[in-house]
Amino acid sequence: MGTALIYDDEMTKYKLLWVDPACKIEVPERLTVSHEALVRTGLADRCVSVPVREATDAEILLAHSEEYLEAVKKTPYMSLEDLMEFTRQYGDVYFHPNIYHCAKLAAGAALQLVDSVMTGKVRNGMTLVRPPGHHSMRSAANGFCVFNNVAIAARYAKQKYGVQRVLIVDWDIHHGQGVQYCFEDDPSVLYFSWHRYEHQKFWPHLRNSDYDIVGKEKGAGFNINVPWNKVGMENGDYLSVFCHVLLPVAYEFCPDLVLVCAGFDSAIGDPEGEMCATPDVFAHLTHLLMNLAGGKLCAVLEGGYNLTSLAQSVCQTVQTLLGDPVPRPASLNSPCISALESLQCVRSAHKAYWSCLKHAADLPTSTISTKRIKLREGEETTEKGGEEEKDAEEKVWPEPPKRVTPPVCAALVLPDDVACPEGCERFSFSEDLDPLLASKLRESFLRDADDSTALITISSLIALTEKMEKNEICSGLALVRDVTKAMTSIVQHVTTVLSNRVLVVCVGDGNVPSHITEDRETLVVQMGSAQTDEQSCKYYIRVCLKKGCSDTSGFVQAVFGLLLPLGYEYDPSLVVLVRMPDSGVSDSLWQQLTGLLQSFALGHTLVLLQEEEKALVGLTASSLLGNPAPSLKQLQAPLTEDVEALERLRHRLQADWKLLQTTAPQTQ
Ligand code: X5A
Ligand code: ZN
Repeated sequence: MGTALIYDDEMTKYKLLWVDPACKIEVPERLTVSHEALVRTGLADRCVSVPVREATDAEILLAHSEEYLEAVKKTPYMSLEDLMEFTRQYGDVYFHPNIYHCAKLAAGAALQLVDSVMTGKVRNGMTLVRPPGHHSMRSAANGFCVFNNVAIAARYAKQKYGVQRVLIVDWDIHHGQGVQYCFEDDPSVLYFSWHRYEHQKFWPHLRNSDYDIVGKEKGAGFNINVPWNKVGMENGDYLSVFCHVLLPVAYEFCPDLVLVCAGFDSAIGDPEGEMCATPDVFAHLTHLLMNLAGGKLCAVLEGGYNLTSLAQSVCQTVQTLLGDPVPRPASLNSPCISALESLQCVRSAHKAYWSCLKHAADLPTSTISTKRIKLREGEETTEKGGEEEKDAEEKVWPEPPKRVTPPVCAALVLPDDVACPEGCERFSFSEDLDPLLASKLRESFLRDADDSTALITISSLIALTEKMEKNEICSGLALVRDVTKAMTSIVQHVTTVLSNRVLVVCVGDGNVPSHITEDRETLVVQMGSAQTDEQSCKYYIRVCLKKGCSDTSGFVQAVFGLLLPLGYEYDPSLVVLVRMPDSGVSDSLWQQLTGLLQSFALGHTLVLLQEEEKALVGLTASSLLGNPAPSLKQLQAPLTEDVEALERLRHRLQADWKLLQTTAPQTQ
């Protein structure tokens, strides 16, 4: 199951023929540099190359009026003056004798991508197109866009493949108002867009782009706008919105297909966006979407005008679609106040529509979105702006580091009678164990079970983590006699000998020894049902669900609201995922969790399973190999008391963990 790449240099063959400052950034080189970067890095070669085709009239009419199509059809025959005249009726767009041809190819490329994914020819894919699409409306070109490639693709997928729910994620820095208008009363298409807004001061200056525009009639709740009211948003701001808005809602929606309006003007250096998110953030955005819809994801290029950051961002996206481990996101700051305001507004605007947001904070009675936030005197500010203003294009940032895939993707420590699934490697520690280490291990952990099998297992696990540290192995899985003991020895070894930070995720009840929970080199998050007096502290966080881990909605709520933001902020170098006996977690939820945790630590995850759970080896290994998890089906509302407890927990931890915030600090 591969990744499709769809590109044709015919789409570089139109350009602006007159002077128009608003349009001069939309150049053919946008496609050539992106494609050349994919070729140069060897990524293009690893993709399945699929040819473009022209969209038919009938297909274009899925999102446009006949009058408009007929008008555009005439443009190839127009003189320069006629083209300029024709262009004038629309906003921030230009026509060229060849643009109609390219626009048909751009829409057709999106349809080819949908076909490739829906027929199972590939798992996912990306298409590099010009002109972009998300601004064009039923009867109007707009913002460099002629036909709405993604809107057409969504309707086509519904019509041709009977797809019931489509999620459109628009991470371009402009509001795709054309997509919004197309689906605003349609509950089968969930449209999410974040965009530079600055309280309507930024193009296209629409009141309709604000957070309170949620969709109409049956489609109410299925349009999500996240306005950015300041420039300079960073990785932390983007990831926070994913964790606290998009992902919980997307999982509740449960799409059959994910389409991405993949614009990269939201990356650093872009003259339009003026944001500060680095190209590697797109690896994370992509990865976080790859377990929805059984992995069916189609990314269609929209904007992106800094050729350097565009090419880097495209590569990050495609490399992630191919399944390579995602980088550790450089410099994750806490979300800024303006981002928190937007987050709070969006969550509040949607609380009536999504059960995952039902308990989101209300907005203060005076609408905060227009009010300037005044900080208390002397307070550390996380507000953007204020520093020397640099031209966006002069910004410099380090090139994202090369992403190297370890030679072994998943190494398994298994008893001899358990078969090793395909694509994985059986791992056993053959060399003689360092006697010093052996005695230390025996002494500290195996005192009461002086058992040579256990000792061999533990030494194998230690050797395995050392190979992960050297990036010779990506992830590991072990069936062990006692998960708690194994976890204890491993964590102790990794934090003391390798002095690395470990994120331990315990699924299910069971005692976690205090020398792990009291160590700040370790962050433990435990999900279970146990109601004990023991309170969570900064490095030992316990999520209690009334019905335990069998409550999928409550669990998912905790994963996005708590676990993922904590993981991003903590930035571990190893994740240890421990499945306690009788956790009650469903297979698909377990696989989702395993997949999502690979956002951290370059995908270095060690999974510990109890010996009896042989049956889980295959599906766990499959998730470690990067196969998409089965979808969770549409989620029910989590239990009110669980959600309330979770919110209280999140509140309490916000002082220590800034990515858990979902509201702006109280103003005076
Ligand atoms: C696709 C896209 C931007 C138009 C900006 C016009 N369009 N000022 O990024
Ligand atoms: Zn854009």
